[in-house]
Amino acid sequence: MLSKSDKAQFDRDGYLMVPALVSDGVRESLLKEIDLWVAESCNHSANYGFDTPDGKARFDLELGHSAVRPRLRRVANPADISQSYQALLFEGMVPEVVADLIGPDVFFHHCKLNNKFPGMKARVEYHADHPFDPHTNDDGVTVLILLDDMDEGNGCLRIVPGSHQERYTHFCDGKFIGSTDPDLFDSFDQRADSIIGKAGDVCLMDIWTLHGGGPNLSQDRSRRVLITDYRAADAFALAPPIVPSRFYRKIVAGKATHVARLREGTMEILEHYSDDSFFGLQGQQTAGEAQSS
Ligand SMILES: O=C(O)CCC(=O)C(=O)O
Repeated sequence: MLSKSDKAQFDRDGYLMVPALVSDGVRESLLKEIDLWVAESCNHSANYGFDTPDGKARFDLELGHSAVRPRLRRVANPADISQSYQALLFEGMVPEVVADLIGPDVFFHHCKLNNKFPGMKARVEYHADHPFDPHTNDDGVTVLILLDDMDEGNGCLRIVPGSHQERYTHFCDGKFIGSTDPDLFDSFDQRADSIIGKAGDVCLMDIWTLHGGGPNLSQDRSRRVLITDYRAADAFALAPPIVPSRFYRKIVAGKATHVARLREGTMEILEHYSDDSFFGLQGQQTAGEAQSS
């Protein structure tokens, strides 16, 4: 599906936009499920849904969430509880474009839904994805599927082109902090591209590429993005998965192997954090928790 020049662009920039990869019909079926999850969240005042492989909450609520103003900011592994998400992520065009980049043999690692409501303050600090889930090699792609039109006004993703060739610690004082050093954020901001796109567009991103995203400052535009992590089948985890899915290591292209391919180098190995999602780890407050002053 991807052309030679698409692949060259991915290799150069560490990301690639593919327009209109997801049809309106499929997108609408995903959005319908989100609407149901948001409606359900109105019955809760703190994170909930502990039927996950690691017992952390699937549904993560931002501070200020209420029945009249629901703020369900993240759903961990929606594919674990929805056939529409499984159909999109396990077969068809999405695994195909990933296999073009890191195939032929690819497995599904995990997925998550980031939901930025109008006026929602949650931001995502600059980080790469591989440090969250280190493997024996780093052939991996994060796929970001735009479920709404996305631009700077509603908290679009910001990607630092070329940063997949660089390495930055995600540790401070020996502790995994889930982002690069905050002193570097301004310099990344100056280099970053705003990922502006239409609902149904897809951003393919190298797992070493630095990225983040601002708050949704709009009054009336949601910004929902489905994020999925895929790896080459010969990549084996150096730490347990950070957002474990019941479909972890499901082969979505080619075939499985028991032979690990190793990449020479060094790798920071995180200790798992207790927060339900990395929003908490990055210092974004969560509903139902004691507020720090
Ligand atoms: O939602 C965003 O703006 C960024 C998402 C992201 O980087 C993540 O959740 O890992």
